[in-house]
Amino acid sequence: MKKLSKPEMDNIAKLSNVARGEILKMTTIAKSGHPGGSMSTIDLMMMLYGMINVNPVHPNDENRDVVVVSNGHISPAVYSTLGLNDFFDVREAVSQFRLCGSIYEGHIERDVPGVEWGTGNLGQGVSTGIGFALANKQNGIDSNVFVFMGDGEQQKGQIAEARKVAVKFDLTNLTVIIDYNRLQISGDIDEVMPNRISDNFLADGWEVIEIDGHNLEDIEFAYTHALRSKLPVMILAKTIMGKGVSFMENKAKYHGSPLSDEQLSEALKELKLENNLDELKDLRSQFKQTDTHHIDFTQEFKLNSGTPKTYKEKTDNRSAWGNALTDLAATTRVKICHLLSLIATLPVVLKLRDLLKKHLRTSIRWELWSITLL
Ligand SMILES: Cc1ncc(C[n+]2csc(CCOP(=O)(O)OP(=O)(O)O)c2C)c(N)n1
Ligand SMILES: [Mg+2]
Repeated sequence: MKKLSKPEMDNIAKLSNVARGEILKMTTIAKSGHPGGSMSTIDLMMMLYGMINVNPVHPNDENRDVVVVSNGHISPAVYSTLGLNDFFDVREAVSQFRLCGSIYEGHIERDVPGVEWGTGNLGQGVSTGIGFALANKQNGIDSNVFVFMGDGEQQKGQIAEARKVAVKFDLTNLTVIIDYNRLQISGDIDEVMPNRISDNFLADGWEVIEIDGHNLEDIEFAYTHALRSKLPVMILAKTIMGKGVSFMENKAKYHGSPLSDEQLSEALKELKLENNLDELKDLRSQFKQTDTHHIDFTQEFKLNSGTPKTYKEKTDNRSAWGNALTDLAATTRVKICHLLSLIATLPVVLKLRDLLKKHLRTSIRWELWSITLL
């Protein structure tokens, strides 16, 4: 992770301010979107991209650090950060935001260069981060995985399971960054659902660092420390929804409300930024659906279902089912991303354990099977 010089930090502060303007412009131009959480996260996100190992020219480089944005509704922050870091022209994202046919959707998708995972359905980011972190460990890639999440999002149950898995597999290459703005779509997080966020992570064996999410020195310290830690780390970043524009700050309304053209002018004045809305509207009107580049992510997967077996001797259903699954694993080349997601009970897993072990390349792969089966 890169150590930043004073001029580099100053430049990141400047970029974050510009990004705040882009967040506001794109949500105003689309008349929809989520400016509040985008503005509370932007200092954390811009700092991260200033410090990690990513290359806008080769966004899929195998050795890159990986950023998962679990709260995919903060797409305006993601597009501003990636655009201002040269992954694409930020004006393209601002003018095409939420436009039918454009890749710059309201919730992030992998069509956008630099976006690692399509999200919007809250609560899944730690699980996804675990997948990247495990795969990198298994493949001997020395890289780090960062997961952005919201604080209201912490109410989702899947996160509780994922926290334990990260510790079990010793994923010291995993860092979760929580935008602790204390607000969610319907108001105060504690009124919606009281939740001891830090205590939960600590209880499951994570290290927790609490910082001011708008103080760049604090953020730099937290990121650097997270990579040295011998535990998975959660950074609880205290932030302000709508940070940077006084009439937006700490208002849950701005979770998902854009500014009007007039309010945007006022906000841009406060941020000391140029108002080029008319030019952007013009660009938006020129967009043709045929200009867009959606990526086809489908992968060929040939399933060899093996040889049907008729049992002459009496056996139980679970053993027969286990044998069939084992046959499947033996006759089909199993890749991690192709693992079957099956709902089963523990005894089924126990019956499969010895058989599956034979056909899976590494112990980690076996464990992944057991996670999906459990
Ligand atoms: C599984 C799921 N449930 C509900 C929603 C609807 N939703 C979108 S954002 C949001 C609030 C999230 O709050 P927080 O994480 O604090 O984000 P912030 O408002 O601070 O941006 C909700 C409930 C969703 N996207 N996914
Ligand atoms: Mg929040």
